[in-house]
Amino acid sequence: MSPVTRLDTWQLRARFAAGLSASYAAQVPAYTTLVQVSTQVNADYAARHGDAQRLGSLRRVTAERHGAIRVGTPAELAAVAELFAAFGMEPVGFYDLRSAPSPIPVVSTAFRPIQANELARNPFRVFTSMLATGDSRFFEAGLRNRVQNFLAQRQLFDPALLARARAIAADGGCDAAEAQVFVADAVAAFALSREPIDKSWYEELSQVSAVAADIAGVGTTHLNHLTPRVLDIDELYRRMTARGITMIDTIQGPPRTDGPAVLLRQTSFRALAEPRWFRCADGRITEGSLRVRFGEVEARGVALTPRGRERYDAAMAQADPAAVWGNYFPSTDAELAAQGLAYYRGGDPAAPIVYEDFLPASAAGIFRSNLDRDSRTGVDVGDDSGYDRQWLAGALGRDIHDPYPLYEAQAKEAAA
Ligand code: OOG
Ligand code: NI
Repeated sequence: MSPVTRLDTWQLRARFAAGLSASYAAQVPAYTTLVQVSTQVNADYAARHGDAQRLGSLRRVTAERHGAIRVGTPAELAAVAELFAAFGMEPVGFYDLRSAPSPIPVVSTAFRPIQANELARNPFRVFTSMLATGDSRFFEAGLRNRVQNFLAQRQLFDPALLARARAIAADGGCDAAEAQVFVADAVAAFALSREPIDKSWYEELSQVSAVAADIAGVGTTHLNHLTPRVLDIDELYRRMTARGITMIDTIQGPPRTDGPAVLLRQTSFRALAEPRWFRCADGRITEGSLRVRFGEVEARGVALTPRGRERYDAAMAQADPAAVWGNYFPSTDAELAAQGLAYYRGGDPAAPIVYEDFLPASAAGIFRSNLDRDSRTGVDVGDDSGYDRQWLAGALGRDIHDPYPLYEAQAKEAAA
């Protein structure tokens, strides 16, 4: 009898990320192009830069992805948390995209591994947003009730899948045969549904916001992008443009500088129209199309301390951050470390700690760049939702990690 092979949560996580990637590639051809170009950019960059692996091994970076999903209710968010716990992914950070210059009606967290060794094995993370139905600036009482009733009737995940997730999370893994089925079912839960969409309901929500329609206009959730990581995002941008793929006109986040890369730079291309079925008021089913899934790519730099982050926010508030960057940030790792602006393992400027999280302004920019129009807000009655990190933690029934102590713990480890 062959021994039963056991897989740990990190191996399940790696398979989950790979499974989502395969499924997304099969459905979104532009994603395949993006991954090919990213792989080439990384190989070229590594060939020319001796220090290409300073922010993660080429193996890690090549396999590295982040996904984004959107759900409608606290209960759905709690179900997502249960599922992701089986992959060793925990909620980190609270992002309020409602306060962006053009607001998006969601609050978000990111599920990811939190320990250095787990991140090195596979850092898969998922930016997860919840529709802000409790915020009267976006949803007046009548609409809120109808949205909440609609959401209360759907089930994003099979209860049996969640029960398996709980057992796997408690055991820290499972055997290979069970893993295969579990991962496949988890991947399938994020595929785009082929079920007909109620046309008038979807259109009504679209009037409020495209995000509201995307989340609450359909009976399921779906992965709306899956983002590879590149070592040179400017080069990636040029090569994608040369292939005739129209990227959004900016790279979000810090400008390109000669000094060490900090935080996170991202860019995206617009959703492609995909055929979908619609159910009309008279019951007829018609074919139409929706643009809901898009492409995104990112480059990651060193994680900033709270002090470094203040500098970043101040620099980004300037009219031309690139022009004044040098007034806010020194140009070497040694100075970033000495001034306590960025995290380094064991304080060694040769051992930068990579930023594992997201940036709210960039996230809002990515959302917005893929919408036909901004969200409609009603009379500004103020924020009556009570949404904040604590609220979200309560909804999840688990702690939301503050990212900074996680980086500090890594910084205390000795440099390799
Ligand atoms: C999430 C947008 C945010 C990022 O990388 O900043 C995001 C979404 O579109 O649902 O993924
Ligand atoms: Ni993203």
